[in-house]
Amino acid sequence: MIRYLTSGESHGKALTTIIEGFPSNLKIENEYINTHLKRRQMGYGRGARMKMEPDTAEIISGIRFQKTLGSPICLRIDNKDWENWTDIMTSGKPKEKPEKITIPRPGHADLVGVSKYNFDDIRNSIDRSSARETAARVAACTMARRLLEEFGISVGSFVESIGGIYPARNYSKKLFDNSLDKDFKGWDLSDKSDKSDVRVFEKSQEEKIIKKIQLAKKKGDTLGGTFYTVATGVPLGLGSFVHFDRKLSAAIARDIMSINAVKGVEIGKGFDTAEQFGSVSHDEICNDENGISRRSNRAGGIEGGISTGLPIIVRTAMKPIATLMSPIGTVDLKSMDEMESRRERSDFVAVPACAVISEAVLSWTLAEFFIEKFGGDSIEEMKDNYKNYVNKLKKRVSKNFNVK
Ligand code: EPS
Repeated sequence: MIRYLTSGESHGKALTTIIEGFPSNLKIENEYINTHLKRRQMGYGRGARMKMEPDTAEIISGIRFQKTLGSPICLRIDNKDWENWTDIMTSGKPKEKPEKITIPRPGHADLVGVSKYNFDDIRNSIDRSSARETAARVAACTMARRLLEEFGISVGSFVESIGGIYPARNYSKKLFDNSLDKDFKGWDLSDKSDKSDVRVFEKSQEEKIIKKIQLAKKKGDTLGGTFYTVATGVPLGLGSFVHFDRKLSAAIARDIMSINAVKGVEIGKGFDTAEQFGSVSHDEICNDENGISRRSNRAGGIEGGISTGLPIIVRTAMKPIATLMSPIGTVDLKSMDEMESRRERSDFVAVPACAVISEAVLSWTLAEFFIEKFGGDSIEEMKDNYKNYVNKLKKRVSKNFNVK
């Protein structure tokens, strides 16, 4: 089994992550991790902080000559803004105690954080609850993405909507119809969406979204949105129906929901099927020249908690950022007076970044189940295990299910 921890405060010295359980001999270049860290920082509507933090991960341990050793891997991302925060966030005795923050922002972890951890300064909880932590998570989970690539699994994403502005065309239709080109890869979605400042496919939608973000900025407001994350090449058989905590769908929902500001996760046609007859909600099984196949992929690649071999399709809803420049009502915890919430430097929109984070997080979840099924001490051993399984699967069921 693989696991990882992250540590670090948003305005602290650095973020770190330790990853444990990876097989040896997986090729990984530092630049590969940094490319994905950079992608997380793209997108129109982010605040000033992103310009100060050109995130790069330093490999501290666990990798030698660009290959994993099988030992714990430690990555570190320095916070470039640390020099401006040393007095505020020092682990030692501050020269001068900074003023305490006592006005919680609704929608952030401020009020619940200070209440639960018995703090009288909101700074103690906001720095860890900040979405800055996702930089460490993307670094860790990019290791999982690299592992999956060895087995032909490819993950990508695109933004469906921001502030309620949807595209003219329905880009998810082909995914659900199971009518994608034979060589379509999840990454193809990102290859295209990365070229847009808001990670959408249509120029006219992009223009409308940018205008709406500009309006939000002018009003001191923020926006949320929805996005799709898709993984192709996932073989039939990850996850299980035998126990609730072994279901792939449940793990994906939990992990995606753990990303800051995510409020909803849908697998396949999810909420849509709740309004439909069963006859148009499921995926008919057919038999073509390669064996068993499906006429559609409304299930989003998972049935009974097990991957079906079709693309995994996850749709996510992100709420608007909680820090508002035109704040809403709150209570000062010191005076107990009702007042307007605090203004603070923040992003106006982070939906494009969230979509990139979801790619990393989905990669980790899939790698966890993949290693559970095909695990070995080295990548070579894993490949043997994988080949043995898919060859039998091809003979028994079908050559169709994305098996390499
Ligand atoms: C965040 C507030 C902003 C964001 C930050 C998340 O930071 P600051 O308060 O320093 O301006 O930029 O996101 C990141 C730093 C990042 O790397 O994603 C928050 O309060 O959640």
